Amino acid sequence: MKTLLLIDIQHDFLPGGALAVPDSDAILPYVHELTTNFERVIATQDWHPANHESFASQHAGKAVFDTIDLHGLPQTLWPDHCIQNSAGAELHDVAQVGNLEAIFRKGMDKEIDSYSGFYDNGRRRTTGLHGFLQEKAITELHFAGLAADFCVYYSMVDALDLGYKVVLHEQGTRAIDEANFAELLQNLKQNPQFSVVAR
Ligand code: VGL
Ligand code: ZN
Repeated sequence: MKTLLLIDIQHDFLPGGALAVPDSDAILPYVHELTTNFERVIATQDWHPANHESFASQHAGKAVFDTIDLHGLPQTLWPDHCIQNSAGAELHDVAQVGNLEAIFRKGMDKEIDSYSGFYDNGRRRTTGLHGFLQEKAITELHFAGLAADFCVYYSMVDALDLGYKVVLHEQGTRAIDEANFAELLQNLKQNPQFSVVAR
């Protein structure tokens, strides 16, 4: 059984948003098409409290994209984004489809960031996504969403670790830093359980 997993397709990661990923609106027609080709769709949603400690605004003298130590983990500092119940945190219409079965939210604990849809960055807590997929006997995950080099990448790494077959739809994703993502992709391609539908 295969499933489409839409990662963080939220207004704040799209053009005009607080943490806009370059060229991210280019994914939308392709993602729309994908949602019509899968029986089941699951989404993740970045969902931060306003005082989340991944925000540069919470650290005097620090700037966006600086790296700090946050409670023992390296943390890139971001602009305020995906604040709970804000317009920027809403899923784009392309993800609000009738066959969207569940939304898994992440990043609610202000002390730790959560790039992966499965666990927070310290693997301290799960989101429940793995348990949900297991209960539904889902073994193959098709990925699209934002950003390729953060939440999509870490979600795919965890999915592979957990034993899923992973397919990345390249035309359905864009990176904050495409060069960085190209390198990450080379590493993933070593895994026989990973494949790419090229752009
Ligand atoms: C993301 C940075 C911070 C993402 C979320 O969805 O890739 N990136 N929060
Ligand atoms: Zn975030």
